[in-house]
This record gives sequence, structure tokens and C-alpha cells, in this order.
Amino acid sequence: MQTAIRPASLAEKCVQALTLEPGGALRYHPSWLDSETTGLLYSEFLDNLNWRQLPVRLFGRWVPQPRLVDFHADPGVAYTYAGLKLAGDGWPVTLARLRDAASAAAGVNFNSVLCNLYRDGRDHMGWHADDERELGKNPVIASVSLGATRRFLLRPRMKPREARHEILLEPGSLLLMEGCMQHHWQHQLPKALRVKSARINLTFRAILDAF
Ligand SMILES: O=C(O)CCC(=O)C(=O)O
Repeated sequence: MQTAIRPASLAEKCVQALTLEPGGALRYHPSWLDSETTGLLYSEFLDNLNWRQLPVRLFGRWVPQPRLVDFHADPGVAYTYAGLKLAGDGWPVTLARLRDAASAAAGVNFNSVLCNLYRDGRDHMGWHADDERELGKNPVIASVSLGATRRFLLRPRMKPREARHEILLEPGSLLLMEGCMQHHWQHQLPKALRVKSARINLTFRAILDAF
């Protein structure tokens, strides 16, 4: 099945905007997709994406990531993080439709998507910034959430590094990270042991040709 996608406009009033000091911005639309579309996309991606637990290099050791991942991109486009190189080989139809909707919302032509499957609240993602060179100086990243609601935390890169902002990423939501946010801020998706169901996150990125 190939789910049709008719997202809400970002001009609607329910968009929350956050300007970060000393730089960067977030825009959050909690119900960017309607609940029926959200459910259909969740089932389609859960069943049809090629979910794998791939290793990354952290502090000199290869360790399994605490979640499953998949990657899609235009042919020839590659993305490397923590020693793991992911190469694009085209787009499944529904993922391409969602990419086009996210591109229209963000005003950026995304050419890749990193897909994360958090099987339950034990799966997580640690503190990091999306600051790989191939994303360019001030990347715009569009993050679509499906499935369980999870907390998304932000902390400054400079000390004191306590979490300063928290957003509940709801199913069907769109979060845009913009400006120089990745230079000044880190983000994470912490463990949530009470969450027993799965969550899918799709982060659309524009990877530059030069890398
Ligand atoms: O799952 C999330 O919402 C966070 C994803 C993320 O931080 C990333 O892919 O860089």
C-alpha cells in the first residue's frame, strides 16, 4: 500500500516557534499529519523499511546503536556519522511523498532521510548535534514522528550543559531545526522506560554534493 499525504500548513496557528540563544531556531507542528495518515504511515514504514541495528564507533569502540535504522537518499548521496557510512539507492514511493511534503514545509530540497525505529522506551539516542560537514554550515533538518510520543531534549554545547528545553514529539508532528542551532545546541531522545510501544522518526536532510 502507498499512503497518500496531505499535511497541514505550517502557517497554521498551532505551530510553536522557539528562538534559541545564542543561535538557532525550532518550529514544531504537533499535528502536521492527520491521525489516519499518521497510523497508515507508521504501519507501512514499520512493515516495509529495512530496519537494522548497525554499529557506530564511539570512544574508539564499535558498539550497536540503541535503536534500529534505515537510510534512503538519491543514488550517489551518502551520509556518514560516528564512522557509519550510509549510501543512498533511491526512494520507496511513500517515503518520497513524505520527503516532498517535508521539503515544501521547510523550503529546502531534501535528498536523504535517516529513519530511526525505537522499539520501546529502552531504545534511545544520546546527546549529539547534526553537524557533519556534508550537511553544510547551517543545515535545516525536518523531523517527522510516528508511533509513541517521546521527549526530545536540548542542551547548550557550552557549559553548563544542563537540558534547557523539552518538546514532546507527538505522532504526526513535524519539527524543523534551523539556523545555526547545530553549532550551539545538542539534542537527545532519552530513554523512557514506561513507554512500551514503538516510535518511528524520520529526519530529512539535504546532503551537499561536495562530499
Ligand atoms: O528520534 C528523534 O526524534 C531524534 C532523531 C535525531 O536526533 C537524529 O536523527 O539526529
